[in-house]
Amino acid sequence: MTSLTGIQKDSFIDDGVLVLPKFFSEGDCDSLRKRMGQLLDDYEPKGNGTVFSTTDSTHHEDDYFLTSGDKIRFFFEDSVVDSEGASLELSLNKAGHAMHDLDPVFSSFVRQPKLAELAADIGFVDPLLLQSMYIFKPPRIGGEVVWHTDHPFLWTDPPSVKGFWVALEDATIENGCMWCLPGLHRDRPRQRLKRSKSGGLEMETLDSTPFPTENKIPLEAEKGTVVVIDGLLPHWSGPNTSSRSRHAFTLHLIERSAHYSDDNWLQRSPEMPLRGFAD
Ligand SMILES: O=C(O)CCC(=O)C(=O)O
Repeated sequence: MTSLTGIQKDSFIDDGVLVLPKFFSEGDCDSLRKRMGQLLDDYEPKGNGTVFSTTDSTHHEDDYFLTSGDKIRFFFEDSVVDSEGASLELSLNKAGHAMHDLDPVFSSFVRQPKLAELAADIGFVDPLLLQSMYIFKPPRIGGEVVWHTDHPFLWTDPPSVKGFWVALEDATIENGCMWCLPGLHRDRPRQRLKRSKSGGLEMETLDSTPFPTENKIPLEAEKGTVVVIDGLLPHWSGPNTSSRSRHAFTLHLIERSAHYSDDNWLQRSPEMPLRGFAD
């Protein structure tokens, strides 16, 4: 069992971010990568597939994306013009968003007691496992993830989302590790993404002050590291211009007692309600 020290808990409260090296074993990381490889073997993209990009939001109108909250779906990098022929691992941006409930290997990975304990240590009373993503960040084409916080995308009242980001490979500045602005989680949210009446999505601006990105610090992370990110902490990752991939897995949690907005982009069908660690 892993439990946080008082210093680690205080540092998460102060900074909104906590880096936990060697949280998972190399074997744990490899088993998740292997399972993703098997899921890719069974995946046959239709046409050129759907792109996921944080610099171009046209995918927000795409039904494949909008209905992926309770499915396992695959999204391409926007620089991939033709998905046929290229290896999927080298063309995909991410898979999401319910591997943790739909796939037994992913479900066992996230339901290890030490993750539930970590959630309790950072203040969750009764967490729900809202969203999982497998991020490929492929060599040379892995795209930038623009500065953002997670709460505007997974809005609860009161704000409760927190992310566990797991390095499945070493993440360095060269292959596009995350960066963040420690302490800025105390700011109020600057945006809110909502489902619009037309059925697509719209981003509402609540505060147009730009993030002071000159104060950014890199979150380099060895394979097996967990980075815990507060839902209001600004973070970013640059493009992967290196020859090495940067696979990562993220799990976003919310508090069961917090109100989850029904105009959030990510919705589940009534047949597949959100579950906690033990449900
Ligand atoms: O892995 C990345 O580059 C970004 C991930 C991210 O923004 C998130 O998990 O909220």
